Amino acid sequence: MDTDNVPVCPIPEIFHELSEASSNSTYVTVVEAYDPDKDARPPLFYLSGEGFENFRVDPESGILSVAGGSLDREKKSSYSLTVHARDREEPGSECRIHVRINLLDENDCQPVWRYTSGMEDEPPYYKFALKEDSPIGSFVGKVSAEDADIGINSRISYSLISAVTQFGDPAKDQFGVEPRSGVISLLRPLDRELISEYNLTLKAMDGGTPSLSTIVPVTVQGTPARVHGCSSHGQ
Ligand SMILES: [Ca+2]
Ligand SMILES: [Ca+2]
Ligand SMILES: [Ca+2]
Ligand SMILES: [Ca+2]
Repeated sequence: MDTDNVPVCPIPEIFHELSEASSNSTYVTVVEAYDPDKDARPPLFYLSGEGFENFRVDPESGILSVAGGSLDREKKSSYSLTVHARDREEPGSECRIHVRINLLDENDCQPVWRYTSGMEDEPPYYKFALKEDSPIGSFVGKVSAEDADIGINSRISYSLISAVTQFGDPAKDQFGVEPRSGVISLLRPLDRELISEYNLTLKAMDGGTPSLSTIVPVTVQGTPARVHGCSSHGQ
């Protein structure tokens, strides 16, 4: 039998996009190769390339599918695989198909608070102080969250869920949060006589469908105003 021809891969480059949520056995694509030798059996396929264990190519049919069950765009967003089509009569004689796979983002990450007031291993919280005589519109503090997804799935908007005084009285109209920046500002003057602490709960929500969100406690402490008449001396 004539066995001197190497297998032929008619389509040597394939590009494919795939959801990062694709489960095992999800069909990706099919590769083709043939052996031009007379009466030769078709080549056998096998895979290589970084992360190839997340995929499987059927040796006979060339069907490429998801395997391993650990696709995660946040860990690895693309794969550059090589499908080898090996000559059955002459091992070592092969053609190759380059398969590039881009993973499409799913909204599988929730916003995570950062720059919080506590230690890294504590549940996140923010603590801000504000002079009791601060005027309406004063900057109280800024919260910030990040989201490991991309695009709309990582676009965060902030909102105020609740606010109560240290006595448990509602105080939600006292504070406002800017949805994009996370800046908290004062909407009504603080009660200088009775209340020195406010407990707020803020929410960070991403733009995915469905959206994911996370909340955080925020404490705002009113600090005594400077004694009237002394402010021009203070630094
Ligand atoms: Ca051959
Ligand atoms: Ca993921
Ligand atoms: Ca994602
Ligand atoms: Ca997200």
